[in-house]
Amino acid sequence: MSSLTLYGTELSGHVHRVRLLLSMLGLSATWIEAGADLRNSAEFRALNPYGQVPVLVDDGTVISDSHAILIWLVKRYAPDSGWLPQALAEEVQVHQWLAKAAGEIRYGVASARLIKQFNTPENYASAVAVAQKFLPQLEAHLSDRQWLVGQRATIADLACYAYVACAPEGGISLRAFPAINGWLARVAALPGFIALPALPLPAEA
Ligand SMILES: N[C@@H](CCC(=O)N[C@@H](CS)C(=O)NCC(=O)O)C(=O)O
Repeated sequence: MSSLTLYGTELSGHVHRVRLLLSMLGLSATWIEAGADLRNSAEFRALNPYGQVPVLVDDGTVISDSHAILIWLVKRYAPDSGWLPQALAEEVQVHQWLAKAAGEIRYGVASARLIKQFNTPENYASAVAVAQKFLPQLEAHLSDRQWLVGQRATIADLACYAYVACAPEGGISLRAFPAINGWLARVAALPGFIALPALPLPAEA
């Protein structure tokens, strides 16, 4: 049996997507809360020179970056599960959504939440502009389908979920997006779902 250790922080959406997949695959990992002191330590920088969470250690193999970890977990523990489709045409669509999670979602809704909740020095107007362009595109995509790719939940849904769900915590309302809200509810109803702790809403949400 493998020994898994996950370094993370409770409020991180990047970490949340890994916790979701671990839970949905029925895998347990030793949790190490990686606050700023640990992330800045030489011990942690040896695992991830960027000082970021999540980091997974699997029997001595160190994997950083949430999407790399999702792919590692599926390919190592559940290659036939459908969390990463094996048909190439569908697999590349998953990668397109992972890119959205690292791009438009990170620099839109996630950035707005970082600024409003943690005073992170990023540009709020830019975050809102990115979100206002992206959310209608996501709404249109989900208007005639249940999941981001194919006929079942994949790691694309897990990767995109948290920061979209938390958009109101960054002052960005989701009220105008019924298809997005339906999709968020479907992800939250998946067996093994774990919620992110809720943060207070700023006035604009
Ligand atoms: N591309 C990375 C981004 C991870 C990331 O931004 N992690 C944040 C927490 S949500 C972090 O560790 N921030 C601390 C820092 O950048 O110093 C991933 O997907 O894992």
